[in-house]
Amino acid sequence: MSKAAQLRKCFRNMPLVPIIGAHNPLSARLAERAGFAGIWASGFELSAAYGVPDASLISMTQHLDMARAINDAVAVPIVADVDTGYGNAINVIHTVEKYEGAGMAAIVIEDKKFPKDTSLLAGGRQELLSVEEFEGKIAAAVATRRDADFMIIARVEALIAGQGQAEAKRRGERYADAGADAILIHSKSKTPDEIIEFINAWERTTPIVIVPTAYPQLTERDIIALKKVKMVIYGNHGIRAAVTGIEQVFKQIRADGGIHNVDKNIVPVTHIFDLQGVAQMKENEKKYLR
Ligand code: SPV
Ligand code: MG
Repeated sequence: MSKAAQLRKCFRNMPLVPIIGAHNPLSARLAERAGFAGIWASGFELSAAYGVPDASLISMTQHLDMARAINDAVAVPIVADVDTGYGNAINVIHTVEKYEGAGMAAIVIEDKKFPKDTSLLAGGRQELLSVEEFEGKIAAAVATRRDADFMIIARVEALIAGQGQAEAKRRGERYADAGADAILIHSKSKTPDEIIEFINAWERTTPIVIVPTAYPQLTERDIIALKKVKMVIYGNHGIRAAVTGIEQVFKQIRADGGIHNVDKNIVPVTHIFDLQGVAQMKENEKKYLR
């Protein structure tokens, strides 16, 4: 079964599809082992991994190469965050050809102007495309995909841009009419009220996707109770967890003047061997090295 068909199956069979951001194949493997149904090939996480802002600075090729490497490392489907689709509808056509060709299960395209600014930044530059132009981008994506299972998810940034519920709903409906398979509604509000208001007002059958980073108090049980949300994306917890762990250990090594104290607090090298697939390699050596 293709990864796109796998994701469609999750949408049909699970009350809520939980996926989490990764920035490399190793973090994707950790997500898979933890039980996530899929991986979010996050633009924010990869930008952070390169040490640059999430503002259309990394190229499509950089993101696609990592998304492909992540996809190769796990059995679960990948939802690729392609930001604005790297330009206009013509760029979107190219983006869909490349990401679908690389085995992604879905892409998420957001209705901001290229170059974009990251959504959760206080005072960020949040400029929206005209509805008409973004409808053209969605239509181009839908017409370009080869496999109907490959999902085109339209991301509405109207709440992020402070344009209110009516504008967010209008955009969501227009993008659903243009053929989007799901609508990602994003919010940076510190409480879930804004997102709940949007969900309660949503009248289409097109499923909703949310990214509750700013309002972490909303649990999966709460989301399922809202009925219309089919996927939850935990956007940046992988990179934040990595930074938390690395900062702490590196500081301690400097403070201690050696690695004698940190050693017992971090995973042994054998754990990394396991994540790298060394056991499989050893089996192959026995079978094939002659
Ligand atoms: C990402 O992870 O790249 C996202 C989610 O797009 S957010 O950064 O919260 O906008
Ligand atoms: Mg992003």
